Amino acid sequence: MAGRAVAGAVLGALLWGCGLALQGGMLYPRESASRERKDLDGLWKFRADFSENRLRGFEQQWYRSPLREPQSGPTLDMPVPSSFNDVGQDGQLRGFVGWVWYEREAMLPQRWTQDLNTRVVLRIGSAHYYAIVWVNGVHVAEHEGGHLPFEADISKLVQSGPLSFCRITIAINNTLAPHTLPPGTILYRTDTSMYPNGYFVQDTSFDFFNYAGLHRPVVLYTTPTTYIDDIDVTTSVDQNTGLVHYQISIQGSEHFQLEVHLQDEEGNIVARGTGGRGQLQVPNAHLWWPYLMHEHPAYLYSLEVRLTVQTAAGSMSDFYTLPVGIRTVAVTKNQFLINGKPFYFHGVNKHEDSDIRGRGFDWPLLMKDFNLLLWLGANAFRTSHYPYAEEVMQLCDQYGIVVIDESPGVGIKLSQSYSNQSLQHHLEVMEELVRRDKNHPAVVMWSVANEPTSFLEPAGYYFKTLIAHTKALDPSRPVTFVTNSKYDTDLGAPYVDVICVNSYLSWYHDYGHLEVIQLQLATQFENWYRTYQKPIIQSEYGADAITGLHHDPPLMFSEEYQKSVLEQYHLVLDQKRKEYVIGELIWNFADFMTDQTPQRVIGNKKGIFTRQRQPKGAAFLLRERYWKLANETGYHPAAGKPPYLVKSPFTW
Ligand code: GCB
Repeated sequence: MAGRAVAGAVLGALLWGCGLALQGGMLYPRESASRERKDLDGLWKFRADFSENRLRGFEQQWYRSPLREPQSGPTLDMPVPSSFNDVGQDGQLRGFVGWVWYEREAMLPQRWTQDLNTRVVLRIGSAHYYAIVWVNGVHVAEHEGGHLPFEADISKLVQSGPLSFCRITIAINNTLAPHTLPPGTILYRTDTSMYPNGYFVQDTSFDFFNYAGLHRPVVLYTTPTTYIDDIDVTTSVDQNTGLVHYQISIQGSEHFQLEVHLQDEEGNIVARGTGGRGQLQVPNAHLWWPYLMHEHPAYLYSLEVRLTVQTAAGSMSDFYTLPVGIRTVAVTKNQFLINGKPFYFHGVNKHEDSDIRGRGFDWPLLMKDFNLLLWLGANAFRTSHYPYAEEVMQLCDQYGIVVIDESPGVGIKLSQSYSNQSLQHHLEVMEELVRRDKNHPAVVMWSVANEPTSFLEPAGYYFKTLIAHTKALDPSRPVTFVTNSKYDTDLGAPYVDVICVNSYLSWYHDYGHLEVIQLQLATQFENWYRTYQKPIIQSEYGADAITGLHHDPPLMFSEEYQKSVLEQYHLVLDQKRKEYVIGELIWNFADFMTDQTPQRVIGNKKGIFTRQRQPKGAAFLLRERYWKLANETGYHPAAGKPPYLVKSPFTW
C-alpha cells in the first residue's frame, strides 16, 4: 500500500544513517580571499511522486536524466528556498506525503572545474525531512532531519569532464515515523466503506504544519583542497581580560601553518596566535552583552584564521573569518548569569512560518521579525520547536538577542519514540546542532526537547543520556528541555540545569476563569522550586486571539481575553522573579499554521502579532512590560550603579 511503501522507503533509508561522533565541521559558507560562493536560490524544477507506492521516481531513476517531459513527466516551477505546500493552487500537493523531486542546473566558473587545487562543495541549508542528493546522476549525499545543514564534496564529479555545469537532483521525503525527529505515524484507513483503497494519513503530536521542501539556501562554495574545516571557540573572562580559547581543525594535509588574529570592531588587531589551538588574551575586553543590558550590546570581534600550506606548485592559503563574542554564562540555584550579572529572559517563542513560503527562509520576513523584537523590547527567544536558519542565529549575535536553541525533539509522546533507534538519532541531532551553533555568543542554553511525555518510564534514561551527551559536546552551556509534565512525575527534570515549564491556565482548562490564574501559577512555581531548587523559566503561556475580535468583559478568543491572561500571569511573575523565576517567553510571537482541527482557526492564533506581523492589543501590553523590565534589570557596568536606565520608547 502506498502509505506503507512511503514509510518503508523512509525507514529503509534511515537504517543507513551515520554513527555517532560526526566527522568534520559545518562552518557557515562565507566568502573570503580563498573561498567563493554561488547561491542556487530561484526556480527549481519540481515534481511530487503521486504514484501509489511513491517510488516511481526511484524505479524510473529520475536522477539519471533531466527532470522534464517526456522522460519523467510534467514538472512545476518551484521557488527555493520555500516550502512547496502553499505555493500552488493544488490542495493535494499542499498535504502531500511522500517523495518530491527538485532539480536545477548550475553553471560553474571555469576555475572551479579546472583548478584541481580547488574543492567544490554543495551545501543544503535544510531539506525537510529525508533527502537524497545526486549530482550529474551520481549519488553524493543523504541526510535525515529537516533543520540542519549537510554538504557533499563534489570536486571530483565536476572536475572530471568537459562540462561547465552540473545537474543537481534532490529527492525529499516528508514522512514522519515514530523514530524520526519530530516523530509521527502513518495511519492506514482500511475501512473501505469510508476510505478508498490504500488510504493513509500522516498523524503527528505537535501543533504546527509539517511544511516540507528546500527550506533554506542551497549553495555551492569553494575552498582550497587543504582547508579550514572547523573552528571551535569558547570564551572566559579574567578580571578585565577576555580569554578566547580556540581550536581549529584542518583537512587535506598534515603540514601547514596556522595564524590567527582577533580584530575589534574598528579593525584593530587585539591579539594574535599561531597553531591549531591556543588562548588569546584581550585586555580590557568589550564583552558581548544582550540587547538592553548594556549601552553597547552585542560587541563582536572577528577571528581571522589564515592557513598556509606549501605544495609542489607553491604556497596555498585558506582564510576564514569567524565573529566572536566574549561572554560567560552560568546558572546558580535561582539565577541565570551572563557575564556574572543576573539575566532575566523577557521574550518570545517563535516559529519559522509565514504566508505562501511556509517555513522557507526569507530576508524581508527575517528583518521584519527582528525589527519587531527590538520594538517590543524582547531580549530573548527560544527556537521552538527546531533549529532556525543560520542567518537567524547570526542576527541574534549582531543584535544581542539571547537564544535558547532547541532541537526538533517535539511531539515525543509514544513509547516507541523512546526506543534505542530514536535515542541514537536524537543524540546525532544534538551533535549536528552543537556543531553548527556552538560558536554563537547569542546561544546561551540548549533545549533538547519540547513537552515530551517525560513521566513515562523510559523517559528517565532517555533524557539522562541525551542531556549528558549534550553537556559532553558542549560543557560551556547549560542544557534543558521544556516540560508540561507534573513536577512530581517528571523523570527528565532531575537532569536539567534550568526548569522550563509551559502552562496554559484558563485556556486548556478552567475555560474563561481568569480568576484562578494567580493561585494556580503561584502553586506551579512553588512546587517546582521546592522540588528542584533550580531557576525556572515560564517557557510558554498565552491564549488564542483572533485579531479584531473584541469582547469586554473578556471572552475566550477576543483580544481582551488574551491581554487579561497575560496580565494575570504578570502579577505572579512579578513576585516570583524576585526569588527564582528567571524568565518569561510568550507563546507565541506570531500566529502560525497548524494541521486542521476543530481547535484551530486556520492555524494557531496565540500570536501577539498576526501571521502578517501586525500587532494585536497584547503586543502593546507586552511592549510596555518588556521595556519596564529592561529598565529594572538592565545594568551599566561603567556607571557602577545598577539599574542602568535604558531609554524607554515611551519617552521618545
Ligand atoms: C504547547 C506547545 C506548542 C503549542 C501550544 C498551543 O504547549 O509547546 O507547540 O502550539 O502549546 O498553543 O497549544
